[in-house]
Amino acid sequence: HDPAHWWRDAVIYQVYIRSFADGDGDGLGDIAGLRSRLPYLADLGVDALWINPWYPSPMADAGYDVADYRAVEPRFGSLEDAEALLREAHEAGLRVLLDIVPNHTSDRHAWFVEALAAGPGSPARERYVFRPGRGDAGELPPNEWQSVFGGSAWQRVTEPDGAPGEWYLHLFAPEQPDVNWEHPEVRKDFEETLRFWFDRGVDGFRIDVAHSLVKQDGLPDAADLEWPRQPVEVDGELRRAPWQPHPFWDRDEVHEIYRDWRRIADSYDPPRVFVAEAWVDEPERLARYLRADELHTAFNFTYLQAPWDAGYLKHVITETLDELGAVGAPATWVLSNHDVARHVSRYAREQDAPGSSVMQLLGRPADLDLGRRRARAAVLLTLGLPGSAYVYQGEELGLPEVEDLPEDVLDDPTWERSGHTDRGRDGCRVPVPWSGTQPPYGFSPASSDGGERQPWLPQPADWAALTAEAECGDPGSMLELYRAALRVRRATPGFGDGPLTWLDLPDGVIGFTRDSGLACVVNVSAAHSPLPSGYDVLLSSDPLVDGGLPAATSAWLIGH
Ligand code: TEU
Repeated sequence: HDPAHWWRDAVIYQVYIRSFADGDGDGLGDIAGLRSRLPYLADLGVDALWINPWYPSPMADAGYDVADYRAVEPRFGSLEDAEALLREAHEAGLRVLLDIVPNHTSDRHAWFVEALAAGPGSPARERYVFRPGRGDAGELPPNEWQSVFGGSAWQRVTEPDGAPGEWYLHLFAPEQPDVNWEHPEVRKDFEETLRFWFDRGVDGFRIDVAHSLVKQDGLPDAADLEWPRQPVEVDGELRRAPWQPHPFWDRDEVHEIYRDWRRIADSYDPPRVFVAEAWVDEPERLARYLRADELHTAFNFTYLQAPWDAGYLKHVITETLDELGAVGAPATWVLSNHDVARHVSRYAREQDAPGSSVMQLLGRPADLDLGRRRARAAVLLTLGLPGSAYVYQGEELGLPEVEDLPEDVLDDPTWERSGHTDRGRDGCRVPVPWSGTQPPYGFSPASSDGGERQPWLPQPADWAALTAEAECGDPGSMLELYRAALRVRRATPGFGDGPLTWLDLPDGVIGFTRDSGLACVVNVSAAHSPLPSGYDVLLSSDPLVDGGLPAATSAWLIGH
């Protein structure tokens, strides 16, 4: 297809920069480390990178609290380093997406500092969502909205005269004040940020909480704040939860912003692209972000949250393809990211409960061998589907969630904000093991005194077999499965984009054919299953047994 439509079937690798590779030896990943690992990424066979926020930030939420959108955090490198990375990635055939955070800034952003100093009623406060409190002395928050990280979504400020004063809205941490998208200056400034990076050759943006920017007039309380929504059981079958209007998620007014952004992206040659991070379960609602004059793609989180259940997976895939296809948009599949428990560990649990999804499974008994088998089967399913797909750093090594990080190293604001009841997302953010047999597994270089600085989060002592070095060249490794799958996908025109036809298969087994002639079959069940006749095996997630698929195994097939 048209090379300008590369995003319709691209495989994009998520670089969580502070945990990817440390170039300068301070224990924190950085741009220099990423540059040194570009050959690994090109060799893996992905088409593009998405890099989590690398802007100056006090890191109250790992860089999702941005103090300056048009600069680089010194701990990650300089603007020159960023430009060199873009150049080298492009030379290696990799496109680069950055991460834009439009819902909130850092509380150290110049706008917020100014808003605090300027006091109530000032124009500077209008860039944010300041309100007087309720109660006789304004001592109660303006409404009952809860922050995603726990507790009230409102924080009271001390006014310049020293008195307790107004409250400001923060859907996430208090260090992440929500900006006011009704304000023309806010809109203009974010558009300038897009242009700043597009002018430097950035190929596109992942949009953080793309469905949250606009809040309902009057800020009314919400009847049902449960989010993300869990699947429900209907007549014994799992179905995704129905959509409900919400005062701050998925408001209709947000689309106008993206129509403006699309015009900017389209004014570049080649056109720049967007992927929305929008936790919107209902595919008709998600498709609205992907109308021809809005965003290009959006992560499918219903798929990410799906339990390992044949009927539910097929239901989610079908609905997604139908609804997104109706607006001409490709689907975007994702199994893991920096916000959810790694899927090897999710799949290691019983998948029985309707609520079995992202974090809730942790703490239940785990069978990591089973989790790995399912994860291997899942990647052939994911990369066999029409559309684009994301790979979260380390999943190609089969990394599990690190569930036993000591409490004193936990860094995710969720831990504090939940009153130490939710350990948060650090377990999927542990630095990548590259080589060697003990921490830091080549994550940081040896320092001049010969010693190695330990990474910002400790890595498990038993990851020696999970390093890129150990897996490279081992035909049974997760890394070689990813490489082989990406090689086949790349060599087969029309693999990514285009339609799918479901095969009629036994209960617990799902499969489909593609126009390329390839078929993908996944044995989700716990029993052995014969392969459909008329096909040869191109690639299987684990060895076949008696010419068929053992439990939790998948294969790519080609008709003979
Ligand atoms: O995440 C959006 C978000 O709401 C997530 O916190 C998600 O719902 C949750 O983690 C699911 O378990 C984005 C970023 O990806 C995340 O890292 C940021 O913390 C958040 O926005 C605020 O910017």
